[in-house]
Parts: sequence; C-alpha cells; structure tokens
Amino acid sequence: MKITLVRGDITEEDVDAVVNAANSSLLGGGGVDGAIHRRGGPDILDECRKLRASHYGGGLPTGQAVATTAGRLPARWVIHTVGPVYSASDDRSGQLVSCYRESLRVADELGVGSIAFPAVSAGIYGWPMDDAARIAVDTVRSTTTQVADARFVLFTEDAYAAFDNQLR
Ligand code: AR6
Repeated sequence: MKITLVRGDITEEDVDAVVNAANSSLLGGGGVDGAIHRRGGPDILDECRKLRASHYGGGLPTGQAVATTAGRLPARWVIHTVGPVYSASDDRSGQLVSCYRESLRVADELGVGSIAFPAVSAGIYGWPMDDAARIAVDTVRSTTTQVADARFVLFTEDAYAAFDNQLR
C-alpha cells in the first residue's frame, strides 16, 4: 500500500472513500464531521438516520466503522468511525487503533482502492497530535488490506508536520 500525506480539506479528495471522524450519534457535529455533511449534502444524514433506526439504535460504538453514500462529495463512500475522547489517565489507544483497522476492513468489504483519513480524535476529542499521528501511521502501515492508496489529509501545518515526522 502506498501511504501519502495531503495538506488540505478532506472533503475535496478524489478517492473512493473518505473517513469521517464522527461521534456515536452519527447525526453530525463539528470538525471533519461538520465539513463532510455540509459539503456532501443531506443524503449522508439520511443514511445515517436509517442506520440509527436499524442496526445502530444505540449509536455506533467507539472504535467501530460503518459506510454510507458520500452524497455530493467527489468520493463514493463515507466511512464513519468514532474515535475515543482523549484521557490522560485511561489508555484508550486500542480504540484509536481500532478506528483505522475497522475503517480499512469496511473499505475492503466495499472494494475500495483509495481512501482518505483525517487525524481521528486529534481535534475536538483532544488526542495529542504527535501520538495520534504515530498510532494512525503505524496502524495503517501494519494492517493487511486490499486498499492500494491511503492518504492522510491534514488540515493544519502542525498536523502535517506530525504525520510527516511519523512517515519518515
Ligand atoms: N479536512 C481534514 N481535516 C479536518 C477538517 C477537514 N475539512 N476539518 C477539521 N479537520 P475533529 P475528533 C481536522 O474535531 O477529534 C465532531 O463534532 C482537525 O483539525 O474533526 O475525532 C464529531 O461529531 C483535527 O486535526 O475530530 C465528534 O463529536 C482532525 O481533523 C468530534 O468532533 C480531527 O478533528 C470528533 O472529534
């Protein structure tokens, strides 16, 4: 698998699947989640509501992933995953690892060739960027998958630098 870094807005990526740093409700929020629903339009939320009414009545658990349409985004699918809220006293890194693994598992089920990830948990959920980058890069690198092209799309200079440091 080829892993690359992009500085920019994940909603503009021309890939098969874009990963959303969602919350358990699947009903939208700020950060990447807000941007994806704004740019992708109402079809994404419609499918999320259907998931809540069927399979995920209690919400999507932390560390899991589920796909919907990408609506008007250039991508074909959005893979929603719920990162853990950072805690200094409780090691939740296993859940963050799971977000990347599960997203790639769902991507494989869909036959995705290219995928774009944001820095899951490293915004509103407070995960320190260097550690978020280490977990993201190590996990995607070490996961067996059919996905050929994985991109990390970083919104800020700091995030880009942290991921660049890990990739070297
Ligand atoms: N493209 C790429 N990266 C972005 C974009 C974008 N358009 N916008 C923000 N980022 P966050 P979390 C970066 O907060 O920490 C939502 O309310 C951002 O700078 O989006 O997992 C959800 O509904 C940061 O580096 O996700 C949840 O409630 C990274 O993406 C909660 O936030 C992740 O920041 C999830 O928090």
